Amino acid sequence: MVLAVAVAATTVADSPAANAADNGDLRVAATETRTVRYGPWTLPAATGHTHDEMGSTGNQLAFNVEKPCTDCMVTAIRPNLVYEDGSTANVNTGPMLHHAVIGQLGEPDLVCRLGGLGPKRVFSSGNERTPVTLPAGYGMRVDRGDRWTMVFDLMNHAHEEKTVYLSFEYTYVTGPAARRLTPVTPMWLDVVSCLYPAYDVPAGDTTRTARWRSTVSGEIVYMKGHLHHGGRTITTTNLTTGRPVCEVTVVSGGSPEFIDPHGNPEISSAPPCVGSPVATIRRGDVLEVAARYVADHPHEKVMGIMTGWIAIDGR
Ligand SMILES: [Cu+2]
Repeated sequence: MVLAVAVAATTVADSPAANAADNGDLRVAATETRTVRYGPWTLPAATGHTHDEMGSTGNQLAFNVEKPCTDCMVTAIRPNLVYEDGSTANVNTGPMLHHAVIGQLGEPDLVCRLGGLGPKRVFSSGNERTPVTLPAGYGMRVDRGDRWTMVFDLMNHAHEEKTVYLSFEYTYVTGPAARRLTPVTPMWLDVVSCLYPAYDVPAGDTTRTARWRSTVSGEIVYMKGHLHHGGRTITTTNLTTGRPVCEVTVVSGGSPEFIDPHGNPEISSAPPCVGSPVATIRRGDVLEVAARYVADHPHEKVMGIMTGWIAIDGR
């Protein structure tokens, strides 16, 4: 792999500013960073302390949401939930980024086949807001014709309404430098099913698993995990080779903004696996994903999801 990223300078721009082709200036950097806001949305007030009493938008769909760029390669995404003034909105002041998923309807998903209809799951975040930076030399392609749909559920621990935006900071590469990157494909492994990822856990120490037989060979370069309250670890193992792929251990209440006004900690980080590669898999290998919860009382509608990106051989 050529070190395309190393030779491209980095700039920070508010807009997808000029590139070399527009102004003829070959010194203009090929890497840009741009923050896209989705919203605003108003979150209803909580009516009590329990999960069911939190304010919630419920699952909502937003069609044809803005992409950071076209004919480009995205190399990093930092998801956040913010107020109008740009400051972070988190459970210490009420709002919780329960989940936000960007998908492409009608595009095949690597894992969730459904006859090739998709939706292709492109990117997702929970309240842990894991920032993604792909290893140098890799990028996720965004084409002109791609249409992004967002599914989101935002919640509120505060006893008054809150108005928030999802704010995603994208880093991307355009032009010839983009063509030197190795394209990666999103992969979503889930302990439930590919369409509805929620399930209930009983009290105690339990692990739920699911398997996927890979239809491709390639190098996994990034994996991250998503669990809910009570979750401890999420792991992927290659059962065919016996080798671990990635284990993510979540941290709860790691900083004050992840502790709600009632003193309840939420998951604050989920350190990802990053490498070139994290693991190499072959077509036909069976991957097992396992989500472990240690819950002091039963929890409804939890999740056990590991998402990442794979450089598929020959693509
Ligand atoms: Cu979730």
